[in-house]
Amino acid sequence: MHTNADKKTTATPPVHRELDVETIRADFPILNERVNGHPLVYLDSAASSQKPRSVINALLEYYRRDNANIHRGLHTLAERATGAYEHTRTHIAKFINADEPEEIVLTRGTTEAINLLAYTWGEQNIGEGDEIVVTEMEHHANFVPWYQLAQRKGAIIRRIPITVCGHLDLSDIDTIINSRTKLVTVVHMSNVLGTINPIAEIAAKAKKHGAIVVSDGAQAAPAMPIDVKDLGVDFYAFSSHKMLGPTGVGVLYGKRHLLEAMPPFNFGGEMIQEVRFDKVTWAELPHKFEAGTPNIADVVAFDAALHYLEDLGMENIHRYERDLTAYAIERLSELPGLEIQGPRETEQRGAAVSFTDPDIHPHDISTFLDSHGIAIRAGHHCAQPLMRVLGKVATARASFYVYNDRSEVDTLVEALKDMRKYFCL
Ligand code: C6P
Repeated sequence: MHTNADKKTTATPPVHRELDVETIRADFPILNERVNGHPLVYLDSAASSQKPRSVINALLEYYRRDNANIHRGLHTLAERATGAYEHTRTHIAKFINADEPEEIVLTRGTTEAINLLAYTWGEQNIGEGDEIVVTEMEHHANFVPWYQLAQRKGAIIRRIPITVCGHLDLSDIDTIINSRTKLVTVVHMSNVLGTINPIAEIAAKAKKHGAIVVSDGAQAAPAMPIDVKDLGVDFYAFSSHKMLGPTGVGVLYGKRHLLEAMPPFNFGGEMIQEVRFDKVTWAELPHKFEAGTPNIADVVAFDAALHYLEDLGMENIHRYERDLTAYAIERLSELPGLEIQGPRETEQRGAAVSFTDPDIHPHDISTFLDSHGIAIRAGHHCAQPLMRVLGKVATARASFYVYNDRSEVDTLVEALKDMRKYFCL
């Protein structure tokens, strides 16, 4: 075996260690790029993170040495590939403190994970008049599948509002979550506001009424330690590509008894136990949910991303991001008229900082910054219902990760100052 599958899965994370950003940056070849004549300043990790050399190498090594289909062949390469793929599943289970690898379903991303849930658990358990609770800050990936399910079933979507400060307003939670509630689904960290939501508190309310709890961890899993037991969730979804791993890999964690009771999502090869002309039975967990040849190479390389994050320590990453975000908010606040969305206090927020300029459209901000080599995101961030609540059509968003530092925040702020001059403001 020649992949990262050989490595030990759980190095005890170093406690309270400062991130050595200079060393980290050296691991990311893309950060040496120049864009439009400037050194790249990549502030769009909430959309997709960059990849360290270890992940890129794991991908190459897999194709160079181990490539074969999995769970099928009996030859050596097939066994190596299967071992490496399943090793990542085991690693993911440990990473989020799931009870067992069988509770980890591998998907193409968070979006597919939540669709899987809506089409399987949702179809089976949601009926007319049932209530599905979402929040006003959901990404479309954790709203549209439930909206569609509600449309199909005649169910009702209820929503937890947000406060002017960008927190969830839980003052009416005991009315919103009630005996008709079947499902409560809450984004763990907002991709627009940066808000980190009190999932455990909301889960406890939901459990009092026997509702199922889902959390969208697409932004939280890259940024902080995740313990699905402490969170009290039944299902948790996230994407590899936002946490240093390859694109095309997502995770749906689910409690075993719930996954076992759910029907399959897709049908075909590998998800069956036995197929006759008159009867088909399903494979054991988690294979029941993984029809066809999966994204083997990218799953194998995701293991290297998890190692990288663990070596840094998720607590250390969380603390570093909080510090950098506080600095970014402080510096951005210097700019006249600039409106920052989401909580100011960084205890309850992550490193996605959305802002608007009173005079310049977010798309123009993004284009101007790109001409200075700075990559941010602008638009509705796949959260149109939230944009309506905020009264915005779009925002600009800078997001930070382990390879960003204060000097890049300074570069952003100076470029934003230049931008106002450029637009004669
Ligand atoms: N947000 C952003 O720029 P996928 O695309 O399936 O990997 O992840 C979807 C998703 C779900 N939930 C949240 C909270 C997210 O932030 C995202 C992806 C990116 O904000 C792309 S829209």
